[in-house]
Amino acid sequence: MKDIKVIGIPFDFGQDHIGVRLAPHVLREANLIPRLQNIVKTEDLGDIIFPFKLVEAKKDKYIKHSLGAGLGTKAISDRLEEEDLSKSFLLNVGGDHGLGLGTIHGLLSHHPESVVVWADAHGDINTPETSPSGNFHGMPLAFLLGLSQHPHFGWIRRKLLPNKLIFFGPRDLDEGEKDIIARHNIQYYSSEDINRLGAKEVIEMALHKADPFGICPIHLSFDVDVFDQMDIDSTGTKVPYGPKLEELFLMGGVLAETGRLKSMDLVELNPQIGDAASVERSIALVLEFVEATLGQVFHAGKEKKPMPAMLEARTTSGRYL
Ligand SMILES: [Mn+2]
Repeated sequence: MKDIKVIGIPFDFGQDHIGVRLAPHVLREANLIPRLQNIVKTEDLGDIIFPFKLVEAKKDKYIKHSLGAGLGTKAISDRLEEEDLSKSFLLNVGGDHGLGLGTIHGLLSHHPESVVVWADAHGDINTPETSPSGNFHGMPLAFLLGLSQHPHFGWIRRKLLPNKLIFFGPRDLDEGEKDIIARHNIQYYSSEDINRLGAKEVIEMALHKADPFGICPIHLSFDVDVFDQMDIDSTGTKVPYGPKLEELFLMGGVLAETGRLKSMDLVELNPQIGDAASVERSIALVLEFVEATLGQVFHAGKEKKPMPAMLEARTTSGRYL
């Protein structure tokens, strides 16, 4: 890979907060592109444009904003499909996690055998029938795995195989999701598992199971709510007892060092949640994570970057010691 391509995806049909559609803008304002440019040549492809959420003429019984979610994810998939990604790392900046259906469906056209690491506090694998909330951002994986049908998602023509999916850090699953994960034997490592077994060990083991020969491209779908609620405030569905910061950074680093990490979704940052100081902290943490991970993607094998100062401060704050 010789460069990074960044695409803004202000998709917000997956939940009821409006603020997630502002995240690509605030991250650019916070110098996302120049910071990546410091690592390697970076091209900003701009945003995919979505209409604003409208009051639905006819309420869908199972999925809120189902027409926007269906058309929106199709537009994302089509856009990614036509992009030349042969020599580029693709960074998709959301938006809510519903967009993962579009990004991964589009990426599967380039790399049908991709392994997907879903870093998240939640499962996002409800079917419309099992979803307690009706929020589409809790369902993209069920559609990607071909477990759900819905008239607004009739365009889906590719499937992610359950053995190519790895959950990293979930700790808040709905009953229906537990059932789906067990039935399809999907790899699942909660923050407790990560803490017990080690982040590096967990990821290496999971990748080995999903891809024993170590040849498949990897996509990281990173929901910022995977961070512990003490570490991030500006996201819609915070959950306590998340993985430690260093475990998450290590996960990104181990993926990067395989040389096969080709793309990443960055989702659910909501700059309208929290006071000004905590919004600023949330943005700083997210940028730090992206920078550290992509730094290792492009300098894999070369000299290691020292641990970011911010992380150092947190690790020595006593919280984790
Ligand atoms: Mn999610």
